[in-house]
Amino acid sequence: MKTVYTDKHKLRDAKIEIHEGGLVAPFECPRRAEIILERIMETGLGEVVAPDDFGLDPVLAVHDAGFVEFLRTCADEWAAAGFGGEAIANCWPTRTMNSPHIPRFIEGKIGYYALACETTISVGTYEAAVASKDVALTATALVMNGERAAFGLCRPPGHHAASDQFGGYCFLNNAAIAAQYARDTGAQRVALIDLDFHHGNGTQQIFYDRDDVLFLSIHGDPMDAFPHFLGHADETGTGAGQGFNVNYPLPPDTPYAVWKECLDQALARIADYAPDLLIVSLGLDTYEHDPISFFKLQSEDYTDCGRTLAGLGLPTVFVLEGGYAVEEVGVNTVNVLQGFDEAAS
Ligand code: OKP
Ligand code: ZN
Repeated sequence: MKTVYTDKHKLRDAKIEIHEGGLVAPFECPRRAEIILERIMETGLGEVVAPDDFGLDPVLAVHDAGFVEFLRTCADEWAAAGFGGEAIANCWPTRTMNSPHIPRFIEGKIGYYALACETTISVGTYEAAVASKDVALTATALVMNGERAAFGLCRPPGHHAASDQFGGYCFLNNAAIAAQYARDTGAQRVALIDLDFHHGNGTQQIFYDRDDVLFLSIHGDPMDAFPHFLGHADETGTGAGQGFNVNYPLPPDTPYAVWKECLDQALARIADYAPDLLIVSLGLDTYEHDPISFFKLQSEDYTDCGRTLAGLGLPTVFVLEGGYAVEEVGVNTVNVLQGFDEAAS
């Protein structure tokens, strides 16, 4: 299959992340995308194409305009306030002080729009996030125009980004933007399955009251894992969306055999829904050696996963999310895509 890629991901190159009581170099780093691209070249997976510019309309179809403007101006406002380093939140409208007023001062404004504080906004972050959504949209357009499948090598990732919140290494929700774009260009129903280790809280929130986008996620139980406050099995959708949100929270040390049972159940639900398009939020942090996760998938399991996904017989867009075992993330990613291609041909 074709891969959509641009070097612009390198503009997201933060120097710090808050982790386990200290500052560390971010897990979500440019090398991740480079190593995946190298593996794609090495294996001859398929052509690598540059993204088209889709502008901001598809972004504003799922994200709040004030939020997008905040992302655009945040790093500059931070510097203009005389602050050094990278923009980082330290105060939030939490449960006991949740008024609708959006602070004008950047220190308050970043807290308003943040859902976590491990993730800074560095110079270039917005430009990289915009390029990343163009990668997802270009891959989606390829599939809407007849390709069996395409891979959007997105960086930064997107699935934690909600309609008006960033965090968990995510700024714009690439998969959600792609799903909405597919709806707006002819797909009646879209299924979005999130295979990243972490629950796709942003994607869930964006489509929670809708039945035209079915969202399913297999992830570390939020009782034990980030994003900690969403991703429980009792979150099934609301209003018209009731029954169109499906979560599979799993415990520490879950092996592929157990994970695969959930995948099979999820795919049966998708087949029943009969969507026009499948979008896969593809995270590789389910890997046994991932430094921030607790599932036990092995490299060969990713090939089986790809084959299984192809068995649905649906036009499929893969959008990269997480995966932080950097040396192995190329092999694991391409194993999914090769497994899919083998079974689809
Ligand atoms: C992004 B994606 C580690 C805590 C993790 C953020 C995780 C973001 C994961 N100290 N906090 O879903 O791969
Ligand atoms: Zn993740």
